[in-house]
Amino acid sequence: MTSSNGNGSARRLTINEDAQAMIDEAHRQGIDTVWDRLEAQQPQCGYCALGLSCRNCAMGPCRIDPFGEGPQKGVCGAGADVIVARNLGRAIAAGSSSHSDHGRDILETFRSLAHGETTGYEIADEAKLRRLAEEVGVATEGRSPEEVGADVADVLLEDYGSKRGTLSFVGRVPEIRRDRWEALGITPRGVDRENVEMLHRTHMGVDNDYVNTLLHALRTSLSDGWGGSMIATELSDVMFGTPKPVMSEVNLGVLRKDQVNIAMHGHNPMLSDVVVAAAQDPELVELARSLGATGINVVGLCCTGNELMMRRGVPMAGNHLMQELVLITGALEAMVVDYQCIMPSIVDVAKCYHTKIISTSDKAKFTGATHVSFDPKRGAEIAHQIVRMAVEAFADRNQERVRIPVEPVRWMGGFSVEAILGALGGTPKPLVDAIAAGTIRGAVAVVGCNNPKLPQDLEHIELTRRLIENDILVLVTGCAAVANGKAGQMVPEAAAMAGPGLRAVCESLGIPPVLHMGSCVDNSRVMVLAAALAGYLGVDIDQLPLAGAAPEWYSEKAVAIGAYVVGSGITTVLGVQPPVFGSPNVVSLLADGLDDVVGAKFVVEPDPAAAALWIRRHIETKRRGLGLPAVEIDGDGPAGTAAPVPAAVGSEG
Ligand code: BF8
Ligand code: SF4
Repeated sequence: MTSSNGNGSARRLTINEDAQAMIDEAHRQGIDTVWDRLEAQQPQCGYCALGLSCRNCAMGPCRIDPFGEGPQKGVCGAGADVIVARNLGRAIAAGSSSHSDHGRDILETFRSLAHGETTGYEIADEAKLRRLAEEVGVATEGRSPEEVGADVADVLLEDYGSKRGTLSFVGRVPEIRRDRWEALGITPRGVDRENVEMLHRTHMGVDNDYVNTLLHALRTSLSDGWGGSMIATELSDVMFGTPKPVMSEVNLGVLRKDQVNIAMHGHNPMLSDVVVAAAQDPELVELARSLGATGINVVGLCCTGNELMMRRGVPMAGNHLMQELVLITGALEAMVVDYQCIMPSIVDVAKCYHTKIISTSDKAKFTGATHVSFDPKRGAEIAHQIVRMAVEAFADRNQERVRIPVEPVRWMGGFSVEAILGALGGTPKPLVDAIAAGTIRGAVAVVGCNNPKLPQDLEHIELTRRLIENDILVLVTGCAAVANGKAGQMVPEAAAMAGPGLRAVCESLGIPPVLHMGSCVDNSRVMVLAAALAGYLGVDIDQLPLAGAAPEWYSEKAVAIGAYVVGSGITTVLGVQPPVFGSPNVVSLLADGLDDVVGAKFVVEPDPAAAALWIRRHIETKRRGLGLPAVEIDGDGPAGTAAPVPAAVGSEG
């Protein structure tokens, strides 16, 4: 189908030159992309957009009339509050389950490694393993890393059930917040348990009190942030190394016309890490040379790309909306995928080229793709097989169709909590002192996706820029990180874009004002850092001058992240409206009532200038609460970036 967006419109779809060039190329070749399909879906369902449709049972589907004229109850009698809350709860369970199942795969691989049953994996950070062991009560004295690892794996596997009544890493949460969770009944007990219970509660005729449903939704999300995601991050560090500052490159310019290009797309480093290792095998490099390539170039996409970049400095081709466009370069021999955020459409786009789509997870097959079932017990061998398939595809490449539209941009990553504290001399004190003095006003985690409803990356870049120029340190993960990387905001020289206080701190440490903390499961690192700051100051997380933002979110995983960030005490600003506005009661709870019980809430503000102003005021309010010097933020903001503040949901500014 020929796309209807037409030539010349690419500039309103994305701010990136590489993406614009490839969208134009797609139009020339009549290849549909995500933006064409979004247009074809218009108008999208208004009931669903408001959260007012339900198909949880076969008496339905039902919908509630938002104008009060049509039905106000589903066939079972559920009204707007129950339906909206149930839908939100199910989205959180889906997102939380996705992260947590990724964590389970890492955990099972780690357990196999500890039992000597894998190839291609090692215990790369033994010191971290021993720290984790001590934390979860596993003896380390005089024991081999494998023995310790086997016991740690068994303890963490229990976190998926609910044998102990609380998750191992909940001990990291400041006591004052744990008490709050206990009082609310939202301490996460077991990863699987909370998710199963969420699905149970949202079956017809179970939890018919929207407040009760939403409290359990928070508990479910906390089992992700302090459970499944945290297990994924911690054990990935043990197996693949804890990230340290590293330079790399980003955008489609990382592809090489003279090399075999393999894009790793998806999320789990247990696949991508062994493929990167296999691509260095001299036998495969020689095979590539024999076919006329000068080498093998592995690049990342989305979160698995972030995992590789953080630990190995592997170049990054792009974020979520680049997954089809990277195929249109004609330069990819293979896109190797596991799971999450992988559009089914890549199979159709790849058919227009010589590119092989290689699926690897038995949980995530793609009709039309080549499936190589990945078993970590034979990790090295299967990775070798995958790279060989990619190299052999080079023989079919048509170099005349290759179009690599830009030069790559440098970016820096690797800011694990360990790396951040290491740069500060092993203690949060210098950061706390800088915040206390007001040199740095606070910190904001800008996270999440791309969404084709917004110009790609615009909100990420604009929001981040306004925050750093006002001396707010920005922490990034996921596709938000990639957006900032492409914009050149993640190199030490970008300190020049920051306000004078943040600039001085960054220059003295040689770091960017926007710190890459990893993939989406690595939002758990943000939680650990926030807990460490709160613990150091002896306060609760919600008292800190922090905020979260998901300017371009699209996925259920992002909803789960937003919920556990808020549940942990960090107010979060969403740039895309969540499907909850069909229930004024649910909106009032999320945007206001939650503040009373967890000390944080959701704000919806699509305009990045207004979002930045709102966040700055929020941070000053928190500073005042801690007795730190605070300033009034007037409505004009800094010169040149001012915008009046439209009424944000739950506005306190
Ligand atoms: O987990 S930021 S588009 S790639 S959901 Fe997906 Fe969103 Fe990207 Fe990673 Ni996260
Ligand atoms: Fe309709 Fe109730 Fe069934 Fe939902 S659960 S589809 S509202 S009858």
